[in-house]
Amino acid sequence: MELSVDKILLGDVRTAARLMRELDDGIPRAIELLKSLYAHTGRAYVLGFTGSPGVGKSTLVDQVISQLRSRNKTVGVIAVDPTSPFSGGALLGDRIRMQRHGTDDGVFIRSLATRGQFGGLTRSTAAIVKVMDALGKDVVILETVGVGQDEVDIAETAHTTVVMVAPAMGDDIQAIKAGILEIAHIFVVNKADRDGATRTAAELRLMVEMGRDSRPVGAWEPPILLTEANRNVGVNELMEAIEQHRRYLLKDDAAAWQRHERDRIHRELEDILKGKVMEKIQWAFESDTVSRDMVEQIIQKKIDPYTAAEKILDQLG
Ligand SMILES: Nc1nc2c(ncn2[C@@H]2O[C@H](COP(=O)(O)OP(=O)(O)OP(=O)(O)O)[C@@H](O)[C@H]2O)c(=O)[nH]1
Ligand SMILES: [Mg+2]
Repeated sequence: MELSVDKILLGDVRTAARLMRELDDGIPRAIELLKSLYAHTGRAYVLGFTGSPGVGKSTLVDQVISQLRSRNKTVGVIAVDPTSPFSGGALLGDRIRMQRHGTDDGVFIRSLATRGQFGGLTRSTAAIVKVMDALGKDVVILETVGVGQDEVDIAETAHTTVVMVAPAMGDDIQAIKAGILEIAHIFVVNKADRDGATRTAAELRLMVEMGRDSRPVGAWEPPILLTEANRNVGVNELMEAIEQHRRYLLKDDAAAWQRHERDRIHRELEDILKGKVMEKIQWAFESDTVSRDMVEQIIQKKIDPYTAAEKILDQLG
């Protein structure tokens, strides 16, 4: 099957799906195509949803998709779940929860469960965002489980990041403090039907207020919203908050937007570079560069592992 830039730009979903698979497999022609697509990217608005397992991310994303579709926006969804035992894609739960959009041409859902060959979860996600962007999706939604640094990195690539918590899930403020707190543009306390929701919201509010002094005047202050995703409660307010943040980025704080883009591209470049170096190291271990002979020499103390590593690095070029 031919993979062409034109087909993607015309919105051909089958070509896009094929390209994504080939990117997963690290097939060179897919990377080549991505290079040509790059100039056509940058249109899509990227929304991140992050939070603990089971907090209701997919359920809320499903409602957000409906809202976007009713406004005639096309949507791409990438559900990243590095903890999933499934590889290569179909996260059953996500597919089921977003099933009603499965037959809608305006919605493209893709699950990403593999870490890829060289640990490049951020890299593969960024690549897929680009494909969806070039495909013409107006909004790309990233669903990530907020656990590791990788997931925080992914969330940070979004223009607007929604951090979700739920009451009585061990999701007390202490637990979410580490890492994902700073990345939130909007806080959502989902499962507001459960006990403790208002207390959780109040704790979050207190925390946001405490951070006020360290924020520049006029800086964005994350709102705290209550939702019941499975009953579509609070979703309108969420859409409004997302829109407000988008307007803030585009109009009120253009410098913040540029900073965000620079940081994002900086991270992406670093990530791509790391991937390339890792490939070379892998190659060195699989080829003769790191020979059994070298290991033998280390055992015999003819060479130390530090010097050996330097030698190998030199040879990698
Ligand atoms: N009571 C209640 N249950 C909800 C609410 N929102 C979602 N759920 C339920 O919570 C469960 C988990 O929802 P998901 O949307 O799959 O959560 P998730 O965060 O995507 O989960 P992972 O992708 O596995 O991390 C499902 O059974 C939902 O029906 C809510 O507002 N109230
Ligand atoms: Mg989910």
